[in-house]
Amino acid sequence: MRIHPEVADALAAGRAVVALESTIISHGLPHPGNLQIARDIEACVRAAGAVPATIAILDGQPQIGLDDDALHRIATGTTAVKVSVREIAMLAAAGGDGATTVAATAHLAAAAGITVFATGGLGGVHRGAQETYDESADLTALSRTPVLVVCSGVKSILDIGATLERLETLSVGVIGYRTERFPAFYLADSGHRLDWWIQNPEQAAAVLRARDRLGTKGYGLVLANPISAEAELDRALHDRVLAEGLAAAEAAGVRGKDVTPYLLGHFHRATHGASVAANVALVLGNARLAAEIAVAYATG
Ligand code: PSU
Ligand code: MN
Repeated sequence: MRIHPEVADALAAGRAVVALESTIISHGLPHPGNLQIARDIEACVRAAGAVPATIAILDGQPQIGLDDDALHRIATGTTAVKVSVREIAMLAAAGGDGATTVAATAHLAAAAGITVFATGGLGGVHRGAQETYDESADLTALSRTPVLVVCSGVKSILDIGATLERLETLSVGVIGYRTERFPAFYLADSGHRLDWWIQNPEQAAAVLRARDRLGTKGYGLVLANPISAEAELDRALHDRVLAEGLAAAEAAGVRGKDVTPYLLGHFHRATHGASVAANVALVLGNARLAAEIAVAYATG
């Protein structure tokens, strides 16, 4: 594993660091705008006083923190494959490039000693999972990885109720940020109630400190930060595009790790970029909040 010198210095000095995912860059957002979005996410983290550590695999070596050339390679190259935790060793042995999912990013972040992690949306239980067994490894990874993931819930392409049930079973804590409702990525409210919510970054840091003291450190936490009302996707448009996308994926026989990128790509095309704008707005908000929490946790 290579830790970028700026990240290594910050960790050694106990300063705030925020881990960032790379699959959202390579597979979740359309080219060519994705490179600038990756830079903007890092800039948001810096503006709030923390050091960004975008995580990816280059030539088989996990990288904790990317310089601009590396970010460019992940965003615009065609070589980076989507990598979950189980694939890290295979890709390392083969020497290839990989963009890490929430699961793989959380794993590598924790191994590097980073606690706070920002992304757009978690993976979860897919609709029809009773038959397909399609459940993201993000959920099981979080059940054994000591990170706090700041995200905007899970996309409505998933079975949100089932995802929340699985998070409960897996002992992954779910906290709303200034909301009592679990968000649905492009939409602020999935309709599912949460038992816990907080109002400011200091309260998130207090949860992390309590977790460190009380022996529940092995389990991940999800902080669900809803998209703002101004940036939310129109609900009628959302529902129509979602139904079309699910039908198209079924008809095309899309399976395995291609399902999530396929549905995201469908949203981007069918909404003529409105879903990309929403995605960018929410991920920037999550990066800023994660940085504020990392600062509060580092200074507390
Ligand atoms: N949610 C998004 N955008 C994304 C992803 C999720 O809004 O790009 C990516 C993340 O990297 C997540 C992965 O970890 O998809 C989940 O994929 P799967 O369902 O194959 O586990
Ligand atoms: Mn899957």
